[in-house]
Amino acid sequence: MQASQDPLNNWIYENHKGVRYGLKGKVLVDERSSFQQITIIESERYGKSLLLDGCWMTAEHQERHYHECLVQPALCSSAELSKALIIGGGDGGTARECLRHKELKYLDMVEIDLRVVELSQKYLPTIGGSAWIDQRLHLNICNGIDWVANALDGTYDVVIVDGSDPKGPAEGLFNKIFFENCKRILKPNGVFATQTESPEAFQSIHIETIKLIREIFEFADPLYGSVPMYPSGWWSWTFASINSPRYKHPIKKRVDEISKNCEIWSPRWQKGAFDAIPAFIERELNP
Ligand code: SPD
Repeated sequence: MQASQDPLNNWIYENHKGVRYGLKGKVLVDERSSFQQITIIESERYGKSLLLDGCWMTAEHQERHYHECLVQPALCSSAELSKALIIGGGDGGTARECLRHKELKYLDMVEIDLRVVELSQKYLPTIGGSAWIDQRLHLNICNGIDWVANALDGTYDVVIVDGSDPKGPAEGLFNKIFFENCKRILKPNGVFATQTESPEAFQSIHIETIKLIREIFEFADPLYGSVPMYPSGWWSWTFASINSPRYKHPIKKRVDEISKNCEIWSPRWQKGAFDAIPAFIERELNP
């Protein structure tokens, strides 16, 4: 699906359930890859911005609202931090946030669509930043579902899923077998993280995905924040672990290293964001 455009007034929109989420700007790239429609615009408010199949993914001046919140609760709390995996994340923002941790020695990133990586490197270079030339980054252009199915048990300290909405190439990143494999390839004291959509704009997917993750992992909790360009602006990420809810307890040494350069994430923000579970979601999850 293509982004909706209003060329007369230079507005580009994501349409979702009868609501338009738009930025004013001009289209720089609009092409079909083997997997999806990739659109990059120069927006007035948030700088260069990426849409996949007509849905907002990221923007130069807003990406930290999303990437810090997906990455830092997991990276700051896994017992060890030697090897991590990102499924998706082709714009490079999640990799950049992970690689801020010097303790991390090896980062596998598995992105299905090489064109997303190539176009992000060309038009959105600040989002990946130095991650693209970091020797610890191992970029694999292949299917993330197959990758988690084939990886050995207990390979990773952290597994992060940075996909788009559950349709098109990202559909298989929201199902039971996929989450079971994510758990299997995680070390027992590791942390799993995934974006779980909006509690307002994607309410049923949001609730069903958290329920599913809770069936598989011993501990799992959603965290709530805002990504203003996404439908409703209200977003969530869910963290899961095996031996204890360690994702709620960031390790001080890592916090000290990371937090001074964060725009949104801090241990205080994180505590409030876990507590900010809306009442209707809490009732659905704990009937
Ligand atoms: N509806 C938007 C969901 C996008 C989640 N992934 C964004 C990719 C940023 N690295």
